[in-house]
Amino acid sequence: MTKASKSAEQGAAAAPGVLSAAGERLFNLRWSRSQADLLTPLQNLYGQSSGFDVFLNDLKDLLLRRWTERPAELKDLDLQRDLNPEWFLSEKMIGYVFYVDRFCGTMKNVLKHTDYLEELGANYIHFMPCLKPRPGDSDGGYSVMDYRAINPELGTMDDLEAVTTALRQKGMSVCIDLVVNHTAKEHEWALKARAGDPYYQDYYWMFDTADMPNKYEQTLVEVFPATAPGNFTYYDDARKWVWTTFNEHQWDLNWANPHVFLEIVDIMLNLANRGAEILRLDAVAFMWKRLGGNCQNLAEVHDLLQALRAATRIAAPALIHKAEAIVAPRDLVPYLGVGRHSGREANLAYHNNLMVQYWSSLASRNVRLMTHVLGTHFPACFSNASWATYIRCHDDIGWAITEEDGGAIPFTSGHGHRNFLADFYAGRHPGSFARGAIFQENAGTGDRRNSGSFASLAGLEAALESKDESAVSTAIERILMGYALIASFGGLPLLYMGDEIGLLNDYSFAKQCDKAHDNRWLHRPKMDWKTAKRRHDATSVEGRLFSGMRHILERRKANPRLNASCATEIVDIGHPQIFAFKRISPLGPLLALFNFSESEQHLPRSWLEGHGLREFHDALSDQPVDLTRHELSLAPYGRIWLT
Ligand code: OTU
Repeated sequence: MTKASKSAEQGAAAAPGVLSAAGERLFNLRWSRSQADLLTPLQNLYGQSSGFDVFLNDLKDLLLRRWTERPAELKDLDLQRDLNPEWFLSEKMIGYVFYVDRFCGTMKNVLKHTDYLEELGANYIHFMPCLKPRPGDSDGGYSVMDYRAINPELGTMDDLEAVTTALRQKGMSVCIDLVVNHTAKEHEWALKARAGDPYYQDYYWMFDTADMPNKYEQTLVEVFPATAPGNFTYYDDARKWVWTTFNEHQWDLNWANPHVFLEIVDIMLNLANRGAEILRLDAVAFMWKRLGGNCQNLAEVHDLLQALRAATRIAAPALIHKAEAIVAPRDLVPYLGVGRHSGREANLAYHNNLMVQYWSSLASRNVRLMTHVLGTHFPACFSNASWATYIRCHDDIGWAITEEDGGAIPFTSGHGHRNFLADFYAGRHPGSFARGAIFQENAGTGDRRNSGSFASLAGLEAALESKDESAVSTAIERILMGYALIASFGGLPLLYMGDEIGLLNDYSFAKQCDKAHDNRWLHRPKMDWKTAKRRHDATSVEGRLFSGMRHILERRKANPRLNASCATEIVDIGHPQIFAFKRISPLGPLLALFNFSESEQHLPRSWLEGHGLREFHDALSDQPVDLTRHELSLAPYGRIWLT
């Protein structure tokens, strides 16, 4: 360690609340390093508003205050990550996502299950929304009434800090959901706004008449058309219309107001100083509004995300941001930083298009659309950023397949294919192996999404029901192929709790008054620790899934070619059932092949040699590949990582 960084570390290790000279120097170095990244977007966003200079001073004071109070152990982590800013791109990164109450009841109980997390090999632990939600239906915790308190049913902020500290010492980084687009209507800001306080009314989008809401509504989409139609709600007592993109109780924040920016930065740094190392920024696509469009993915959103990232990088460099934007391909890519935002926006973004294409190819037993979409719209890699890859999460599956992309494949139309997929994964289509449900059918547009757990959508529920052993095996192979896909595609793979032991749809939500209206609870089961115990029984379904998945994750960790900094090039091998991509590494290429069909598929040896492959080792099975018959064969749902 150099003298400078040693003294900086010593300085930075001063007691929280007192900033040593070295600590101040470190702050000033980081402030100047991030100056341009911070000022350019802020000037674009707020430069015209009066008091911009006061705003900048308030921001700097806030950053210095939060840096000053930041615990020494986290300041040390800051130094480590200043030296290794791409830590999260490592092939060693494995994410595990769960609702704390459904995994272990309370925040502190997480520490009773660290052996399970270690057995999974997980080192990125995402707690689904755990900040204090509104009472009753809180949209799964995405309707927050206090960002500085933990959901009392889970514990306290001190519990959070105890858990992040203990997990960090085991090499696990905690990710927290931060709902930045809206607050609950019970948030103190919303209560004051509703009571008529003009200062807080400017934290939201509030209108005296229906005139502007009606104008905006003309071009907006409805996220929850079945249960929360429209994007505005009128409150008699306040005599105001309020922008409510999601549920009525979720009030959209007015990010054009620089005070909102300051409030959220402070909330971010408070969580960072409690040990959060990743923040999942929810529904970021909606953060800026402008009349005449769908008010998603506007240029100002990317300035906001860059400025937020630059701000926290000054006062908590160890922290990274993950953007959640469930949008079409061309709108998704910018969240990882393009043009002037390159390397400066989110560090991670959900690759919802990879997820959609996995399910689409399983249903159609054809990878042409997947090869086209993933090979056309996405750069091979990003700067200081990558994908969060996943097959299932807590949300529905939205069939983000455009007319343009659907039309690029013969005999396919976007609309027709989306309908086919919605029917297929609701289990309504002949030949469907899936057990799922339709989510939020939009009577106006015909748009339909799906709910269902990984195992149930992949056919395991139906197979177990019919006691069809071969169908059970086939479903297990579909699931393991999905894990192999997200573990090698490029990015940080996220496993959703229960998928590792094949938990099926949980139909009990329909009897719970605050959940019955939202069938996404189908795929948010409680952890079944009794079932989990069978994970070591190699003959059980749980054992076959768990060991298969652990093997895939171990093979990922063993292969530097799968570092997210290695470019991903989709390869169109012209075989309708085999999806292929190359990972470009200084160690030589890795060619990943996936058979998206129930039947064996073959590739001639000559084709493989044409892609610069010689010794034909399978890095996934870690076995040499048998090519004596001058061809490579892939079993049903077979997958191979050729080097
Ligand atoms: C996100 O959802 C969360 O993941 C959902 O669980 C919340 O209901 C929602 O925001 C409101 O907080 O923001 O980018 O289709 O997939 O609304 C789109 C429902 C989102 C979610 C979609 C998504």
